[in-house]
Amino acid sequence: MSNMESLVEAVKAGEEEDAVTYVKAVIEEGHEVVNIVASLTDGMREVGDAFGKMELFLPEMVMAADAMTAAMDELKPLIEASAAGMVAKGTVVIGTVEGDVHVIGKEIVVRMLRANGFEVHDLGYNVNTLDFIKKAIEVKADIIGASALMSTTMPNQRELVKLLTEMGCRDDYHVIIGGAPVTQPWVEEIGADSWGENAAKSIEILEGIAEKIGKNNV
Ligand code: B12
Repeated sequence: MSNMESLVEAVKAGEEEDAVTYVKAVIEEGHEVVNIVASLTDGMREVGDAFGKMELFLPEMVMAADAMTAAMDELKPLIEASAAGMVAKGTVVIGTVEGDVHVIGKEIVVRMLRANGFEVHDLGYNVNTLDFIKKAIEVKADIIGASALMSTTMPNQRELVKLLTEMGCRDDYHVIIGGAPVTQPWVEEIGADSWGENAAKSIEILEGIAEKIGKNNV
């Protein structure tokens, strides 16, 4: 088994110490951070699928999440190092919607955005819809990002777009939404602007937006 495979297996099994050992090994081997993150994300999706089929239970999902977080902490300096000396490409307000505590994916996006020169205001999780907007107005954001991981909390992404429209400021922001259950048809249905399918795709889309609004300084 390669170190990358062992890393994914360690995360899936919730073996935090092994996850740290193997993530250090794959960093040492020179794997691209985006590829490491993509492998870990696939592993977490498998955990979720197994949970959905009741092949594993909540404590195991919690342990997998902790192992994933420990692995991500090792990657943090690598991701952040590339941001040094950049001028902000745009200001992003981001959070996980109300009723939802899933943060792992959103935090990956936050780190990658910062690493790519965006100014990011991370509101955390269980974020009230109006709080996204208040913060966006306060920091003069260009982009609002909302994460939702559950079918029961996705309606809060719709609520965000609706409230922006009602407040007359919909056109002031590019609204990007993400989270495993989000799809392009959902983006269109609720009137958001784009779908951050994964961290790499999200950066690609928002780099394009930065260019459009004239904030691409690189
Ligand atoms: C880890 C996990 C947890 C952890 C979360 C830990 C944490 N600190 O975040 C814990 C154990 C706490 C947890 C709790 C629960 N969970 Co949970 N969880 C998961 C799991 C396995 C993985 C999620 C994850 O971290 N994936 C890895 C990351 C990297 O991927 P990602 O989130 O998709 O993010 C990527 C993209 O989507 C995108 N992205 C994500 N957000 C954003 C935002 C923006 C702006 C952009 C641009 C891009 C973007 O970029 C990311 C990086 O590439 C999923 C399964 C799944 N298929 O997603 C279930 C899952 C989401 N959970 C589920 C459930 C049911 C729960 C609980 C209700 C369980 C319970 N009975 O208590 C609670 C929810 C509590 C609550 N109110 O929120 C269900 C949801 C089902 C549904 N209703 O839709 C899932 C789908 C599992 C399943 N198959 O049943 N969970």
